[in-house]
Amino acid sequence: MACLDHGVREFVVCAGARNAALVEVLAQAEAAGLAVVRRHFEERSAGFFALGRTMQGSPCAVVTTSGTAVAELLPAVIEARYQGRPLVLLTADRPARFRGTGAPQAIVQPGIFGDHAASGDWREWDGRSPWHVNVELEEDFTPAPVDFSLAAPASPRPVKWPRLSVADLSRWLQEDVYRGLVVMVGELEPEDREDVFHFLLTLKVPVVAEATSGLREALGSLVLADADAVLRAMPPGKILRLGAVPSGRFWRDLEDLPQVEVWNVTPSGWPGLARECRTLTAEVGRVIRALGDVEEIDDALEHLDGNSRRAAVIDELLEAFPDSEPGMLRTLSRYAALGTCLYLGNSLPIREWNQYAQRDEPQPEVRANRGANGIDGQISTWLGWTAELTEAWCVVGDLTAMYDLAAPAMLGQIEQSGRVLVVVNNGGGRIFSQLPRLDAMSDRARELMLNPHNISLEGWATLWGMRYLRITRQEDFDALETEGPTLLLELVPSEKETTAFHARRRG
Ligand SMILES: Cc1ncc(C[n+]2csc(CCOP(=O)(O)OP(=O)(O)O)c2C)c(N)n1
Repeated sequence: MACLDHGVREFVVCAGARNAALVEVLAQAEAAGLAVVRRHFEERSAGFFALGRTMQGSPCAVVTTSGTAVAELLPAVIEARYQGRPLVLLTADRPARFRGTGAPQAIVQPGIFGDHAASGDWREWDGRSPWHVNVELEEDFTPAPVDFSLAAPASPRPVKWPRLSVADLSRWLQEDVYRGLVVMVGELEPEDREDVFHFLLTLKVPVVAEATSGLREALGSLVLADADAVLRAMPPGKILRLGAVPSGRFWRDLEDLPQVEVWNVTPSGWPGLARECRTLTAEVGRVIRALGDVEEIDDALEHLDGNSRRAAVIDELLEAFPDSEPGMLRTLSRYAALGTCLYLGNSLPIREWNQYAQRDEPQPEVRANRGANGIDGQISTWLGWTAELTEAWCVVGDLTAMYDLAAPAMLGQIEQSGRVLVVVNNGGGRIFSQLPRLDAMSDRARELMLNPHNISLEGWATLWGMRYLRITRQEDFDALETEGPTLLLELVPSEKETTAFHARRRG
């Protein structure tokens, strides 16, 4: 009832004997039209699915039994903490007297998520970070009708923000413009996108726009091509970061460039750098509206000079190596732009998409889990985020997919129409083959790093009733039929072409 009163209307239930009483109440709440309830048998996946639901803007609770079931939620809780998402953990527990006795399914649950989730008086919850409710229950219970007449009517979640003052940021933006300002835009919430778009068009400064900003295609010639290389060669004097922490290399390079001043405007409140920088914890759109009318700042260091030539060089390489991983992703991105939304898995997919995906068609709805950058729970998060959407796309690596094998158990409870799950199967953790240190490592160490394999995912598609298509060459895209229930598209790039592409790109 407390959950309902605090605006939690969606639940993912992972049942066990201990939480049976909660399951009964939720089933009744669902029948009364007060809650949306889905089920899963695997708590790690359920936690990430619930995290995905929170990306729609409302809280979602995952409901577990006691014991290790609770511990399985930790990765999703951590991700929610770093993204700033209202993930609620409703965990059933045995009565306190069992703690520390070794009795079955009795572990120390209060505080198990450390500082990744808060708990206590519901009125203290900020509505934008994880919240843990541990409920001690006797196993015996008698199912009985629940009276929901006292439940509060569905109302928006009570989100609390720090007080906002933009005076310092406003002054900083307009001072020392000759030092060069570059804006890096990470993941944005949909409601912030329009404000950011007009703000950047007015400033006319170079922009590094991640796919998850939803503005990567729309900002056209302001978006820096080959941004990491350009900025490393000539670091700007000032960086304004909007939204989530960017995934690009240059963001990490900033750790060693203390002369570059950095301002963050982000709802998560995380600076995303271990060095000195300034941070406003707020919704990005609200900050931009508070800044009011801004003046053009322009491209003082001429970062955008030669921009279209740099983009053309990359385009030519993609055409020269069409079956390479970047070449395949370029083609894939043209199809994905026809969908309604796109989830990008961590590791190479998000990085390669940012660099090589098409820029002609808008792809505004793009999400990723960039809080703690794990490769776990990616498919579950996607399914949660897009549970009610048609034509939802997802692109993940092969190890990432194998990490989340139970995720499709949810398919029967969500929208499936036009759903496409792309797994880029390059035979292991290929991102590590780009580590500068890898070549100097021993063969055995390299094997330990890469987890090489020859696995085909067709059997996995059969297991969960997904349609299946394997693409190994550009021509195979002709067989791509996105209409219908969930399609597993296994994309197998040519290793030879991928190696050649990177060799040429490095020059
Ligand atoms: C939970 C978790 N474990 C380990 C890592 C370290 N890690 C980063 S990328 C990666 C390999 C990913 O392989 P794959 O999904 O095949 O993608 P690709 O390397 O092809 O991009 C690993 C193990 C991580 N990010 N998260």
